[in-house]
Amino acid sequence: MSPRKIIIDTDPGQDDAVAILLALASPEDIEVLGITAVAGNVPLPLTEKNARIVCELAGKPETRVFAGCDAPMQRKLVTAEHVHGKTGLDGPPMDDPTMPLQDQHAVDFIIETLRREPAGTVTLCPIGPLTNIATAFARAPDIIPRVQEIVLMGGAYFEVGNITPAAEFNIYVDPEAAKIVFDAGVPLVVMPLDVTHKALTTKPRIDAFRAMGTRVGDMVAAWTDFFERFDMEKYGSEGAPLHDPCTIAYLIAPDLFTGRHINVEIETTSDLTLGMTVADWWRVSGRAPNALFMGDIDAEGFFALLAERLARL
Ligand SMILES: [Ca+2]
Repeated sequence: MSPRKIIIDTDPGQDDAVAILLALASPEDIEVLGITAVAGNVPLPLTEKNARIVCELAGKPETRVFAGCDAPMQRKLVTAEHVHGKTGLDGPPMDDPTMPLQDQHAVDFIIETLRREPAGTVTLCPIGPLTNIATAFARAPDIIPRVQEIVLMGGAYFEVGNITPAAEFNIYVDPEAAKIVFDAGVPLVVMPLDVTHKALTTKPRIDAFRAMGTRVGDMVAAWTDFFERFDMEKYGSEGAPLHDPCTIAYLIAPDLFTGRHINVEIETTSDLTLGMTVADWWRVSGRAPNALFMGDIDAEGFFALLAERLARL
């Protein structure tokens, strides 16, 4: 089988960085057509820069990185420096990237790519707020039926929320965009907090990255050390959740995950529960399924895959 063509839509973020590294380390499975940056964890000038830093770290400066939307569709940007540090990629200091940012706007790149490639051959992997994807869908509805699949990190059901008591960060930042994406009718795979909170960076798993003895291994270990400090305090868990790489891991090894085809709706009006993913896990609503909503992960297998692939870089 030829590698799956994907666009990674991202707001790096240390866990985004690991997702990008995993994709770039897996050319037999994944062809990264481009990386589109969006405002999220930190503002857009930092997320597009961080995306280029990560491509250079991977030794893939030829990867095309595009800057997209700098604010949600209808709301003011909410960021997460309290998790990721002021650069979004806090940890050991890193040089500014020398590889160029593409001139084209990320939304135009998404539209043009989906129109150019054969229908049903391009997968979108959003691992930040859904602003770029929803803007592309709103501007060019003809591309919607051409998308092979969307595999995104966002939302929660049993784990409820991480930025508010009811909402996960990516969905909360741009709920109107999320609603457009969840209502689009595209085959949708969702990696919610219910999954990612089981993908914990325990000490032996971080040590395995460090034991690679490579710059990538050292950086990934240092990044996970960095946000682990925050997360362990918050959740009282044995490590920090490595959210975003779950999407890329699913494309490489879908059997690591289990979930249910269910209906998922996005709350866009309530002040109290804004951005909540109302997931009909028990199938009580009678509403038609629109997503494969994941519930569990083989965490050992996931970290083994990460260690095997990242060691190549
Ligand atoms: Ca992210």
